[in-house]
Order: sequence, then structure tokens, then C-alpha cells
Amino acid sequence: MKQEANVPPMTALKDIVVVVPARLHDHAVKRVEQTFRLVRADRADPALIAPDVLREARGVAAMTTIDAAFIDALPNLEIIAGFGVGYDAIDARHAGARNVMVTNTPDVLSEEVADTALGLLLNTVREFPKAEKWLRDGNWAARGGYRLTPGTLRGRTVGIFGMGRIGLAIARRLEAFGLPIAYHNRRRVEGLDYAYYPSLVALAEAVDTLISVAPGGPSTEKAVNAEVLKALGPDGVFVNVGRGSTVDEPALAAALADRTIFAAGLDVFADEPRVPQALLDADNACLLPHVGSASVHTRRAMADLCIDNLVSWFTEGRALTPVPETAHATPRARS
Ligand code: NAP
Ligand code: 8YV
Repeated sequence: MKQEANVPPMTALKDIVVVVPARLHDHAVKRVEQTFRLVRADRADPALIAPDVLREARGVAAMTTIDAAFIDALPNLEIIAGFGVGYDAIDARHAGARNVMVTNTPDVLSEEVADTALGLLLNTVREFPKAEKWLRDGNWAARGGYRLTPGTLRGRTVGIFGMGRIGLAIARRLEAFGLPIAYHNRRRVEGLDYAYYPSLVALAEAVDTLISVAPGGPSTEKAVNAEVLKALGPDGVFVNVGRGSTVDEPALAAALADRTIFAAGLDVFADEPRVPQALLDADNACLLPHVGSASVHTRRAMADLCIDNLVSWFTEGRALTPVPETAHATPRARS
């Protein structure tokens, strides 16, 4: 195969410095080590990296915050391969302005996260974690069966905030559950028959169950606020598998405490791994430690896609899954 002028042959990949700051999936780290010149760092902080590495680094693979200062500290950086579909922790706009490619890991996790959303919804409404605790504590034999749950999925209408790849996978599952579906995005999805609401409050008013799978970032910051929760109403169930930053957490804790809404199921939080005490105290909240994609199967697929992006960039001069903000980025010409 003909090699592009500015793309090195496979054998030269071992000369390319790829920095892996903070924790990353073992399989991803191993692949970087086998393919490139791996440099690890405790954090994405230029002060922790030797000057020659800062100068030479052409790639970064990360599931941690990558800010503008870090990008600027790597003058030869070409690509940041993010681990995860959400890339709100990477300053992609700044990367794009510097002709640095940013990639994420879409699709390979959509079905897993949709499974998690449905599991969390059922656990929230039907109280299965509490029912299991009842059994394990010996209450079934000693005191009888677990209580009939006040909550049920029967008769509910579900609104999806963020009808993208994962939102659609959730909707397919909800259809099988026999539940009507509506959604809110900034734009209507062409060819999709579900009811579309141009505002989140209007969606919350129209449904009694709101599942958020919207990305983080300035445009969704605290979008799920007191007004939205009031609109969801006293039978309302809120499930979040998107990003914690999309929720006004004190408003949510208050809405759970005074029964403005019925219950919430949360896989994501604004300041992970710290979970606000007011949410921990809420007996009508079901809380998970960000496990949406966390199976061995799916995390390995994410690791492979993360590193396949680096390999494709440095061998073929193109990324497999670029984020929109950096779709225009091109490999550097090398003498
Ligand atoms: P996606 O295909 O890009 O879908 C995102 C959807 O959100 C799009 O339909 C988009 O439509 C909508 N959206 C974006 N900004 C919006 C705004 N300001 N207001 C209203 N709607 C907005 O992404 P995906 O693959 O489904 O992933 C979605 C998110 O799930 C990720 O970004 C990540 O944060 C989260 N996630 C969580 C886990 C977990 O473990 N819990 C795992 C994977 C992903 P418009 O552009 O038309 O607005
Ligand atoms: C991961 C996620 O847990 O893909 C995402 O956006 O939130 C999850 O799949 C995360 O990216 C890495 O821990």
C-alpha cells in the first residue's frame, strides 16, 4: 500500500511518544506499550512530565481531564484518544483550534449503557435492591414478604433527554416494555416518530419518567433544575445515566426529600466519586457508582477503539471516531 508522505511506516510507530496520564484501562495501556513509546504520568499536568517528553509527545490516550494548558504544553501533539464516548473532560474546542484531533469511543458501549439505564429504572421504581436486602437480612423468613411497591412501570410515559446513540438504544428497550416515549434534543431527529419537545420543561410536563443520557458541557449544565423536577411531578421518576453536571444536585435532593418527585436513579454525579450527603440520605434514590459501561466485555471494546484511533491516525492519517469539534484536524507534515 502507498504510504502518505507525512505518515510513518508501521515500523516507525515505536518511535512515537504517546503519553498516558492518570489511570487508564489495562488493555489500552498494554496496547500503547506494545505499539508506541509509552510515557506514563500521574496526572495530565505538564509539571509532572520531563521537558523532552513534552516536546516529543505526538499522542495522548486518556480517560482523565485534558485542559487547554496541557494541550499547549505539548507543541507536537497531534491526537488525544479519549476513553469514553463523553468527552466533556477534554477541551476539544481548544484542541480543534490547535489542529489537534480528539477521538472518543461511541457505539461500542451504547447497548451496555442502555441495559444499565433500564436496570436502574427498574431498581428505582420496583425497589429490587431494597427487596434483596430484606431477604439477606433474614426478614423474609422472620417477618414475611417485602412490601408491595408503590412504584411501577405500568402506565408510565417516558421522556428521554438526549435522543442520540444511547437514547435510541434505551427507547428500543422501552418499546419492548410497552411504554410510550417522547424526547428532547436541540434538534428533532429526522424520521423518528416519538413525540418531540423543543424544551426540557415541556418534555418533563408531558411525561412522568425522565431518563437523561445527555452529554456534559456548558449547554447542558444544571439543565435538570427545580423547574424541570416540579414539572415532572409527584409521580415523577428521574434516571440519569448521562452526566452529573446536567443536574442541579441540591435541587434534586430537595425534590426527593419533599416528594416533589417520587424517586430517582443515578449512575452519574457532578463531582465523582464524591456523592452529596443529601442524595445518600434520600431513601427514594437508587445510586450507582458510574457503572453504565462497566462490564469486562464493553470496557475492552472501548479500550480497543481508543487505541485503534491512535494506530489509524499514525498509520493512515485519519481517525476512526473523531469528535465534531476536531473533525477538520490533519496530521502534521514531517520532514
Ligand atoms: P450522542 O449520540 O451524541 O447523543 C447525545 C444526544 O444529546 C444528541 O441526540 C444531542 O442532540 C443531545 N444533546 C446534546 N446537547 C444537548 C443540549 N444542550 N440540549 C438538548 N439535547 C442535547 O451521544 P451518546 O453516545 O448517546 O452518549 C451520550 C452521553 O452519555 C455521553 O456524552 C456521556 O456523557 C453519557 N454516557 C454515560 C455513560 C455511563 O457510564 N453512565 C456511558 C456512556 C455515555 P442535539 O445535538 O440535537 O441536541
Ligand atoms: C466511562 C462514560 O465510564 O463513555 C462515557 O462517556 O461515562 C463511561 O463509559 C468513562 O468514560 C470512563 O470511566
